[in-house]
Amino acid sequence: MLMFLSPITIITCIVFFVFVYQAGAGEKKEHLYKILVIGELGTGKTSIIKRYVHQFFSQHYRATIGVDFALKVLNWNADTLIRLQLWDIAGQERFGNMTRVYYKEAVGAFVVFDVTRASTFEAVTKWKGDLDNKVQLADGSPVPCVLLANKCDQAKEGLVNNTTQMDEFCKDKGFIGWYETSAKENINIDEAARFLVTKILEKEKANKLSDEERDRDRVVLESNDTSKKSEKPRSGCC
Ligand SMILES: Nc1nc2c(ncn2[C@@H]2O[C@H](COP(=O)(O)OP(=O)(O)OP(=O)(O)O)[C@@H](O)[C@H]2O)c(=O)[nH]1
Ligand SMILES: *[C@@H]1O[C@H](CO)[C@@H](O)[C@H](O)[C@H]1NC(C)=O
Ligand SMILES: *[C@@H]1O[C@H](CO)[C@@H](O)[C@H](O)[C@H]1NC(C)=O
Ligand SMILES: *[C@@H]1O[C@H](CO)[C@@H](O)[C@H](O)[C@H]1NC(C)=O
Ligand SMILES: *[C@@H]1O[C@H](CO)[C@@H](O)[C@H](O)[C@H]1NC(C)=O
Ligand SMILES: [Mg+2]
Repeated sequence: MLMFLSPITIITCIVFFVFVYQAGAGEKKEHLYKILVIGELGTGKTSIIKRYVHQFFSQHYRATIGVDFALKVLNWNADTLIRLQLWDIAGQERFGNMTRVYYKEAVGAFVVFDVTRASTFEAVTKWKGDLDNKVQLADGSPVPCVLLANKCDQAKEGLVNNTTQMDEFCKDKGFIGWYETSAKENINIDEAARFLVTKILEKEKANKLSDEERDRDRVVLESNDTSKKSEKPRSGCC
């Protein structure tokens, strides 16, 4: 169909899009981010999300089946609103074959373990590997991922009381950071989320900059062969 459009029509379309894009720049920006919450059974993924979104905690354990969803809206700053779509994936899903579907389009992740059970820490590497195997960002880089050492209100088992070793572990396995959290006592959950969102925004900004550079080059190139680039866009051209 493209062969029926004259070069001038195509160029005016490009100019029109650039105009529309700049006209929207003054408004409040909204972002929707899909965030995964993964880790072994009973580590507190659902509890962390309930605390974060509903300011609620229960001792009662009910295993998640498949996946649950929650939405957290953040008034990030005066001109940015962020919606976090939290995907609460059941611990037992690591043995299923649906995680590839659940992970699709995610831009951030938390891997949760339980500081009272060393076995859940050992599984962290498996979850991170599963994640990196099955999803990447649009530019091919790994999805930013934060490690959560949950139930820090209780006695710890294993590595978690050695900060140096935890830092090294995270660097090794490609986590962008780690936090000791407690859904019960509401410790560090907001901080961890803010850290992850900051990293997501930084990545997005970097990617957008390189996209814009490419677009600018193209407009300059194409505006060379016409003197009519400021002509009004024709209706129906796109
Ligand atoms: N003491 C303490 N208990 C917690 C904490 N977070 C969760 N729990 C308890 O741990 C149990 C499991 O929590 P869930 O949030 O259901 O665990 P989950 O990771 O969603 O488990 P699955 O859905 O099976 O994958 C529940 O009994 C919670 O009350 C915490 O920070 N401190
Ligand atoms: C994997 O997926 C198939 C369908 O594609 C399903 O029949 C099978 O039960 C799944 N296996 C597991 C372990 O969930
Ligand atoms: C933590 O681990 C490091 C590296 O294994 C070790 O050198 C250090 O002594 C440990 N720190 C504590 C407080 O045990
Ligand atoms: C971690 O804490 C336990 C007791 O809670 C202690 O026995 C152990 O030495 C500590 N490990 C490190 C590396 O500090
Ligand atoms: C575009 O115009 C500039 C200056 O007029 C010229 O140097 C350049 O070679 C032109 N590029 C193309 C692709 O025509
Ligand atoms: Mg759950």
